[in-house]
Amino acid sequence: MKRNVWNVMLLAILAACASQPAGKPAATPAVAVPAPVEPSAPAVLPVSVPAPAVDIEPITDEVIARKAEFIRATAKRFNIPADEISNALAQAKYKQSIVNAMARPAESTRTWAQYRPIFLTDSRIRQGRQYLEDNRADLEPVSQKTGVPAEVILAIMGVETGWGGNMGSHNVLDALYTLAFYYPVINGKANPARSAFFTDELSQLFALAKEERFDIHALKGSYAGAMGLGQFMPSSYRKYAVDGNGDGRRDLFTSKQDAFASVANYFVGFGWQPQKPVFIRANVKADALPFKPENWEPAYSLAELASKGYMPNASVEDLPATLLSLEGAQGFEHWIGFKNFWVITRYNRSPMYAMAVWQLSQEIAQRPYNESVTASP
Ligand SMILES: [Ca+2]
Repeated sequence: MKRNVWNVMLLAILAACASQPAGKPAATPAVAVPAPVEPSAPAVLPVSVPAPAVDIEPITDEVIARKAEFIRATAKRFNIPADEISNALAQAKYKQSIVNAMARPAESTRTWAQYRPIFLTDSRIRQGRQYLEDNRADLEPVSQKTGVPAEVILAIMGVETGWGGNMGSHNVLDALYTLAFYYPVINGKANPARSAFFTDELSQLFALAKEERFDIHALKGSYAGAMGLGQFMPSSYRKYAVDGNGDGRRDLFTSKQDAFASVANYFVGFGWQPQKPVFIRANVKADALPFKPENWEPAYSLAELASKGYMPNASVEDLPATLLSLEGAQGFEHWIGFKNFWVITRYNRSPMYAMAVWQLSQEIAQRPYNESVTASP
């Protein structure tokens, strides 16, 4: 789902969508969970207001008013009886652990050298290859129909949930309730845009439950409310999930076929270009100027990038592109990224996430992608 207001921050991965206990580096990115507007420095809690260790809902008149408005608006928007929403909210539980996880210091300073090994482990690569082998018959028709390669679909699912091994054990209603009404103040700053985002997701959760006939109290996911094999937020679920196995339901929790089709459909929705490259490694001229684009849209021709000193290290179609520079284990690496790179960042705004997904996809497909490059004379 699209939220232009959000910056690209690794924090989004680590803070917003982990379905693992917070603080673990391999926290799974959720679909398009927004990052805070600014990177967070280590959070400092005011000494006078220690976070309680138990789940005591810090209800205020303001929250009561917002809940009433939420019930009214959601009932109207999705034609759901207000009583039903009100009753569900009354059973939703405030989770202090989720508030604390959101307020935790940013991990946005992680370098690619530190980030890559979290996602590209030998066991994950092996598992991905096996998963491809085992599911080829279901993946091929999806790839043929959408143009999204099977290995890219699998890489997303591998990074998000380890192919279903870790889809999150948080009660999604509780998580979104907590984040909608109690999104924490971080570094003394309120986060109204984040509150609004999660309020909308909570509202869409009610719609999703109605449309898919889910028990809203039974849904499990990440602590940010991302669900299923591809970790879709409720709005993404509603918008992009598709019924891949033809049983009339969109079940991203147990149907691999639905998940394959849905992840591919998400990419199609953002303009995935079939048969086009994602990244190519750049050769760098010795006198190249540092170049950091403001965002990841492919806004430059290859000629423009070459004039700045960055050239593809192999022949590649002349398509609009951008440049991603990463601090890798062997020093800075430069990559030319195309539209499909940008599309992957719609799943998670971190460019390192997109690189990890792409490299994992290439590993799964057993395709070389990372030839070492030296500066041109
Ligand atoms: Ca289905």
